[in-house]
Amino acid sequence: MTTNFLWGSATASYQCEGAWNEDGRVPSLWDTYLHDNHLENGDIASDHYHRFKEDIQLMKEGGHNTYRFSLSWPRLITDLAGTINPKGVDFYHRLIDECLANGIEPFITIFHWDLPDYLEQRGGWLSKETIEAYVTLCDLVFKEYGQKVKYWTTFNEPRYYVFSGYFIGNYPPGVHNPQQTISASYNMMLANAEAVKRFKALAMPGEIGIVHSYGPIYGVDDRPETRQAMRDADNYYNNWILDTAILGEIPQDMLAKLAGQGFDLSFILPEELKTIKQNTVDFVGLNYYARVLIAPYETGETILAINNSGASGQGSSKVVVREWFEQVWDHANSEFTPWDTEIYPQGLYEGILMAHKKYGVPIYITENGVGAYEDVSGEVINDQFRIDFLNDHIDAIKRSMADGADVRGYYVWSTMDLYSWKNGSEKRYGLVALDFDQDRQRKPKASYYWYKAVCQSNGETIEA
Ligand code: GCO
Repeated sequence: MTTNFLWGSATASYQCEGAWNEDGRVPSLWDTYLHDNHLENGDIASDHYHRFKEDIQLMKEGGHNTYRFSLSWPRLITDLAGTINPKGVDFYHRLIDECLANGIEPFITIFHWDLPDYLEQRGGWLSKETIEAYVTLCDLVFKEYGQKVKYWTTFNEPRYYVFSGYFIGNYPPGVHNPQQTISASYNMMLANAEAVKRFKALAMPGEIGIVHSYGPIYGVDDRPETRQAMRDADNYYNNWILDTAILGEIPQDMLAKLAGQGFDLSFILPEELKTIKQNTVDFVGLNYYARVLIAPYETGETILAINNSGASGQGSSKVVVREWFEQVWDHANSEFTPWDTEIYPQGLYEGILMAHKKYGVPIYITENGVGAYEDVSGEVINDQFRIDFLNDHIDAIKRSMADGADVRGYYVWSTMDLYSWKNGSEKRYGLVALDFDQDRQRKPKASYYWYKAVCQSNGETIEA
């Protein structure tokens, strides 16, 4: 590892802050969706809003030199007119200052899914009005925090956001509409370019990137139809974000395929394509949980199937995307987490090298971790499965770097147990445990101490 390698962990505002209606914060679409559907919500979450100093102390004592977190838009700008909430602005000054005072480099996500509900009511990411509002937000945060922050990312996992919200329908706004999936994702990518443009226009001192839910594509076999399905899946899952953000080009074969299937692409304007071309990111953040296994579309099924975890499914579960491909999980010899995510560190090694060869920009692994049901009541929390998981993935990163990849940082998801979208507090990812039923006391798990040694030795203590 290079000497200035970033070692840390990550969170997202809605998932950890709580204080959902305090100090002038207005509801996000997630607040409204979860309240209306009487689902477990992030009203209190990890109470990070009140306990961030304690959390930063734990990061420092845990050997971290960086913290990836997101800004809560509904805390910062509270209505359509663009009213700024001074208490929200102040909160992130205090959070950033606390990081810097403790030798922790802030790595900021501008949008991690908590869209203000006042924008969702007007169409959310289907509306170009949201792009304008987003640029206003960027302008505010660049000017407020830009002299203190070196690392910015425009969006967290735009592909996952639109796929879940507009295709699978398991996240708000909860619809299944392929046309809207394409429109919303295009608008987010245009907003990404507009944010980069503003960042450069303001001559900000740091660097700006985007964070993608990276699923390197694998095929179930080597047939030509499988290879075609893999290409389509790569476009659908990866390239429409990565090519667009890093190269400034939406994959042409994907657009042709969409047009051929009757999608309306008239909302894509030539001057917008120019903006996208001219305003590409400096680096990429890859969130890696598992590979994506693809089969050709042969069964004639048009309905997508998914299990309750909302992410993946073992056994017979699969997702059918149009008539392009099927994503499957029913392969033999695979190991899965208790939440049905395949454990496949080799996919991180190969995925990093693929991204490195294709794009050449610096790479940060902005999320990696394992969600599990855990009993956190005892004195000692022995999450050896997490240690094994993280060890094997960091080893994969080291191997990719030995083979030439330019990886500059690694973030465990997540810093502490937090609210997992739709799964609530049942699905725990943290290095530090929280007792959600009581007073949310912080209790480091075995993985926290293990990771501390990794950070302090700059990755030397990883076992191959
Ligand atoms: C969960 C998810 C998240 C994501 C993260 C994406 O279970 O809630 O896995 O924690 O990983 O928000 O950026």
